[in-house]
Amino acid sequence: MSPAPNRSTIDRRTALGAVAATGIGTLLARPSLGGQGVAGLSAATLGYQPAMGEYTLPPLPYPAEALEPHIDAQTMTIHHTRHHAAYVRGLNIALQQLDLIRTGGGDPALVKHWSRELSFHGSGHVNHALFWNCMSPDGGDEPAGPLAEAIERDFGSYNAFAAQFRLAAETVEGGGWAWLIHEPLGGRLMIIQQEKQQDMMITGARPLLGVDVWEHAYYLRYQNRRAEYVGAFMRVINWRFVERLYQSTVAAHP
Ligand code: MN3
Repeated sequence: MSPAPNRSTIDRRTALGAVAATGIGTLLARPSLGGQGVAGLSAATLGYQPAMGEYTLPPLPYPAEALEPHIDAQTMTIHHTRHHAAYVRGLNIALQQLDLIRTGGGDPALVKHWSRELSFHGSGHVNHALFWNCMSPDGGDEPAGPLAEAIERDFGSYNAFAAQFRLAAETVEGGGWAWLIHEPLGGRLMIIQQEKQQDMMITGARPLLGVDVWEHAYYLRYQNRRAEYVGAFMRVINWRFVERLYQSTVAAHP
């Protein structure tokens, strides 16, 4: 087993000392790292490499220019290949460092630091993988089927949902996200704001539709006009994808 490409971030002597009996490659390739998928996304969609226990940046599900004119190609390219890629790198580093601490080769005093890194970068990776799939050049219509019925039940109408979702997105303070989530205890749909990429999500809730309102998601095309960007996002929502996520969620929480 060859070592992971960015292993250089680890103190090699410490790492090798901790896992001398098995070798770090073996450690990271243990069978429990099989990859079952996260948040309704498959391991492949998340770029998970089971053999290494690491993530790679998954490709966009469409060309970078496919969402023009609503979301411009330059923004998509920078957002995907720089911002999203950085979260994937940060996630892998946090996983490696926490693995070292768990196996006695890292500094236990840093577990809070690396846990925060894992939360920020891991959430950043999953959020963006969802986000790309929540958009499509064929999108922008309205939800159908059981999801449409649940939206009418919980918001009154699609238009009422859309107004609330847009307002949540427009009023996030600083960098963050707006999400349509399924709250499993009550079996209801809710709209929430997420601060940064990980704060204020509800444990156990399933995110279904999210819009990234960090400035890097829209500033090149829309500058400070976030509401205009959110309106553009509404015109590319891939409701077929969101419907499938919803149906797999309610199947798991009948
Ligand atoms: Mn982003």
